[in-house]
This record gives sequence, C-alpha cells and structure tokens, in this order.
Amino acid sequence: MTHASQLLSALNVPASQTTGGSLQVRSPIDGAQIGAVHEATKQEVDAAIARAHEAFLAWRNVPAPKRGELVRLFGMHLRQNKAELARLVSIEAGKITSEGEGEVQEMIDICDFAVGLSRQLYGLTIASERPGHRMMEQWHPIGVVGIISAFNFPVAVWAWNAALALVCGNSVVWKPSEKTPLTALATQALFERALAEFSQQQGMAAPALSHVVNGKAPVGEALVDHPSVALVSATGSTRMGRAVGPRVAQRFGRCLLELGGNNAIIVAPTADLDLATRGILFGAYGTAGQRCTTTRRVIAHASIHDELVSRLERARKQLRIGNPLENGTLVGPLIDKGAFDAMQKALRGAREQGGKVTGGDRALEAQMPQAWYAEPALAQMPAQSGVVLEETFAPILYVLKYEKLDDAIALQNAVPQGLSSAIFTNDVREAEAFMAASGSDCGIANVNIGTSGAEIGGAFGGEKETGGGRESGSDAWKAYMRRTTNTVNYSSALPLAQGVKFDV
Ligand code: UN1
Repeated sequence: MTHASQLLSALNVPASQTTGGSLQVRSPIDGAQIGAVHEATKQEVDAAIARAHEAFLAWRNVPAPKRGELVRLFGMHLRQNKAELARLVSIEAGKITSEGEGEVQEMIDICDFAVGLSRQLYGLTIASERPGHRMMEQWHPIGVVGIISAFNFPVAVWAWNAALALVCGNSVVWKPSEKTPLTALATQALFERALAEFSQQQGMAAPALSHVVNGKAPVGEALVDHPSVALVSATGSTRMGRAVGPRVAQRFGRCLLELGGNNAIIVAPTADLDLATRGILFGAYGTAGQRCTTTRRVIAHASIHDELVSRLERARKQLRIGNPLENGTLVGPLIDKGAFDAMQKALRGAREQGGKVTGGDRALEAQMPQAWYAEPALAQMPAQSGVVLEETFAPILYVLKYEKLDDAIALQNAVPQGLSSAIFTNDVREAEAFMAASGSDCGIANVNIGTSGAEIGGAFGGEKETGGGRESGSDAWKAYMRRTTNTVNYSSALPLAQGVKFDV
C-alpha cells in the first residue's frame, strides 16, 4: 500500500524514520508491509527521557496559559492535517473512515479542552483552625510523563495524555503500540511543527517536550523502570497492566492504568428497542469489536429477549464487512492473525459452554488472503462463565437473559473488569438504580446510550481490573500534577495545630 508513504511525506515524516528499521509495520487492510521502523535501544530510551527531563525543568516555569498556547497551535495543525492523519489511522489500524476521522477529532477536542484548562489549574484555599494563618493548595508539574498506548486508538489516547500533561507543565515520552508506529511518528512530526512555531513566536529555542520511542516490550520496560519518569500512563490489556503497575510501584512512581473492559448493556422491559438495537450494534461491532469500551455482553429482560435477539441478528447480517477505506464499510479488519485466532478460541469456548453462536467465520479470505476479516458473532449464552468473563478483543457479543433488575445488575458487575456499562430503559427508577452506589460498579454508567464512544469532556476509565485510572476530561488533569499544601502564618505567634503546647 504505497498510499501510506504518500501520506507520511504529506505529514512531513522523513522517509528515514519509516524505512530500513527492524520493526515491520503491516496494514491490517491487506497485510501489506507499509513501513520498517527503527526500534529504540535502552540507551536511546534513556537519552530521550534525559532530554525530556531537561525540557521539563524549563517548561515548568513557563506560565500555564502560555503552555496552553503551544497546545492550541498543535490543535490547529491537527485541524489542517485531519484528513491525512485520519487516513493513516485507517491504513495502519484498520478503522473505517469515519472512525479514523473521529479519532483525530478526539485529539482536536482534547487540545481545545486543555487550552481552556491551562487557565483553570485551580487549587483550593482552606480555612485554617489557627488565627493569623492561611492554608491553600497549589498544583505543580510532576515531571516526565511516560505514555504507553495501544493499537486500537493509536493517536487519540496519546493526545488525551499529552495535551493535559503539557499544559500541566510536563514533558512526554511516548511508546506507541508496535503495531502502529507510523501514526505516532506522524503525530510527533505535527507536534514538532507546532513546537517550532511556538518557539519562534516566543523567541526561544524549542524545548524537547515530546519524544517517541518505538519498539516492543523492552522499550516499554525501559520507560516503566526509569526513575525520572514521574507518571506512567498505560493503556492496553490487563496482562500488560499487571506487569507495569507493580514495577512502577516498586520505585514509588505514579501509574495511570486504563486496561481491559467487559462492558455490558442491560435492556429492560420498557426499553426503546430501536434505540437499543442501534446502540448495541455500534457498541459490539463498531471498530470490529476492538475498543476497550466495546459492548461485549447484553443482559436482556426475558420479556424482550427474543425480539431483541432477532433484531440484532437481522442487523448483524446487514453489516458490511470490508476495506475500511471504502464508503459503506462498517466493519473493517481485525488487527492481525493473533486477534482472529483469539476470536475463534473464544467462540469455541462459547459453544463448549452451551452457547448458540451465529457468525464469527473468516471473511474476504479470497480477496485479501494476508488480512484477517471476521463476521461479527452473536452468542446466546445459558450462563455467565468461562469466556464470557474474559475480554476478547474481537466482535463477539454474548447475550444473557434476566428476570429481575437486581439480578441483571449483579450479572453486569460479576466480571473482573469495570470500565463501561449501560442500561436501556424508559423507567426512571431503573435508570437511577443502575447509576446509584449499589448499581453499576463501572467507571462509566450510561442510560439509553451504548458503552462506547465516550466524549472527551468526562473522566474516562474504570475500576477493578480496568486499573482505576482516569484520563481526559473533568478533573483527570490532577493525575498529571503534584499537589502541595501550603500553610502560611502571618501572625506574630506560633500556635501549634490541635492545641498542642510545646513551650520551654
Ligand atoms: C479505548 O478503546 O482504548 O469511548 C478507548 C470510546 C473512546 C475511547 C476508547 N472515546 O470508545
């Protein structure tokens, strides 16, 4: 697919960065090789971190609204290059065109959010118990932020982290997925253009605020173990998070983990079934089931279960599978053979557990023998066990039945992951019960809308094996800063807190 090289050159990525390296990059669309990227050595990772740390030392003293100006310029470059970057996302990650564009739009949105935030890094003032004293808190930059991202959102996840980290006064070092290094290099090239413009505008030398280190696990490990990386923000599988979390904790670094999901939609008796069907269809089969927020389970009330399943079946069969760059395609390829094999294994497991499975076969093998397309699958399950408890990154929807809402909520919560969840109901009591403390245990709990496609304005992340981190909107920025509590005595006495006396 020569088109990737044209896009890379339009995005100002030097050919030397994307050819001749040991990391082969393939497009999941047809399996063709589209690049060969250099893999960073440990020394190179260390050097990038050292440069990022040096940049941080200066950047932390730049007023936050000025830091916002850099992110504003970056957002402008993203706007100007949206079509090219989005197409590269489609080619490298296999997303359909509108989802590739949506991904770049998320980057633009988070830049806008971060620019506003750069004037709103508020700390509290706190009433002191002592006369003539004042208490307050300040939020200061934390240092180098290491970002580890996954193939399925190859650039947006970096942007959620980087835009906030930069306005907060930090620098970033990015290890993208080894499956999607090209979009990372293109994003970095756009950022460097913004940085050059900013530096010229400010009359200063461009600080080395952002670095990309490509490669496999050892590159991630070098980032994770480095004492100068104050925060490691990692998105990916629970297995990856289990490896990263303790290593960062070992050196008392900070972690922001956004790991697997096993997201469910409860469909209640009063649900608008048209809406529910559409929400489930996009949630389960959009992005070929490769979002951490993908709908993996439907828990349907017995009274509407059969009707819902027949609607889903009808719609599922109409989904057009194919080249994601072609108009009308709704389901693109899986990222690679490993993903297809995992899907087949899960479907075998579902059948062994008594599930009734439709779909799931390989598609378009004759046209694209080196690529891995699959029919979306639906599995009606007798119980929630085995494969249903696992996150399989593929378009498989498990359907379960319930009688009482409490049972549905218990089922929805009875998985190890806790990212996203939803209920379709027109009963306000049910909707509120689902969102209450005793309702969904996930980081995201929606009503009459699916589990995926969250806006950047809210905090994004989840509980349990999802890792507990929150990225993106609301007050997620606080994870990228350190808090200092300041007590100032403006009296001429020295009263101790809690009334303690200590006079000689
Ligand atoms: C992910 O799959 O890693 O809610 C994140 C969504 C997107 C984010 C998905 N905004 O689907």
